[in-house]
Amino acid sequence: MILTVTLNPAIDKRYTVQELRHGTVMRVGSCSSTAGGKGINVTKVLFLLGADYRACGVLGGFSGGFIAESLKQIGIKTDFTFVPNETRSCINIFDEKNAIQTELLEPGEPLAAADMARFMDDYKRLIKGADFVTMSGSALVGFPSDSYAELIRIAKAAGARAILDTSGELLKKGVEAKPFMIKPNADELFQLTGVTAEDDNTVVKAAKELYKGGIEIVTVSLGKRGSITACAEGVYFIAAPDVKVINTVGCGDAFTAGCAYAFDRGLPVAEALKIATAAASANAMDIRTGYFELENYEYLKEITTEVKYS
Ligand code: TA6
Repeated sequence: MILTVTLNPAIDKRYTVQELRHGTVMRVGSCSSTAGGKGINVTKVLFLLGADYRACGVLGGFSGGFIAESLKQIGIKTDFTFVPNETRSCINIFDEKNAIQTELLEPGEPLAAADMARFMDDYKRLIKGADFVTMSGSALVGFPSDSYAELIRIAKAAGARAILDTSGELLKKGVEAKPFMIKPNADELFQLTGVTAEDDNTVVKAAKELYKGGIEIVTVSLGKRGSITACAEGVYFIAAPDVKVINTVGCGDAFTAGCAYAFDRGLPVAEALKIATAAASANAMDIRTGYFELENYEYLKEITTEVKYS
């Protein structure tokens, strides 16, 4: 079973405007609200793939209720800890003329220590049945910066392997607890190692160093180019298939879901990376975040290939 953790869920609001102009009053062309936050997107993709999953984290207020209800309507089972705080919203503005997206991510309301403790109790109960756990995104203020590190230690003690996808101090401290897998993007790799992702050889070197430090799978996401992974089998480069990109929000989360799904089924790393890449690319083809047409995913999985560096 795969447990997904979302410490800062969000209602993802998507606005389209003809052209985003700062300092003006703008009418929105179309808008949509969906259940989001990185771990929830991971959960939605696991559901699509037919994985065995449970979703946990913190939800609160009207927005938390909306998220719980929308997931229920899709058929997704959740085990969230309900707290008094209103769950945040994140805004994604699509500029149609320039075909670019701008994201505004709210921080969320600070969490009380007692509510955090309730979440920890729920997590400790749920992790007992998990083989893998994904930890994605930011955490509400109130969660200390070593929160993921602590969740990773608890997971390891329970025999579960952690896939960590976060940034900043949460990532730095999480890495110290040696999760099974990390998947930093270029910015996060820089935060972790001081290495810029301009040259593939430098990325390979940095990923290998992190691997040698005790993380079994280190995947550096290179955006639409694909990814580089250091692991026991060597170093893999997977090119992302060339697709018509409609929505980049949640592609990283679909990648995490693909890896968790494949590893939970005992598939080899190269196969897991292909599944993850196909899921991320299929997500990019769909306007709905954390969603894709299965036939797109199946096709992309067939055409995705890995290149082994060493
Ligand atoms: O990856 C996309 C996304 O999950 C959006 O759904 C949005 O809610 C945002 O990321 C949240 O990111 P954060 O790092 O603040 O948890």
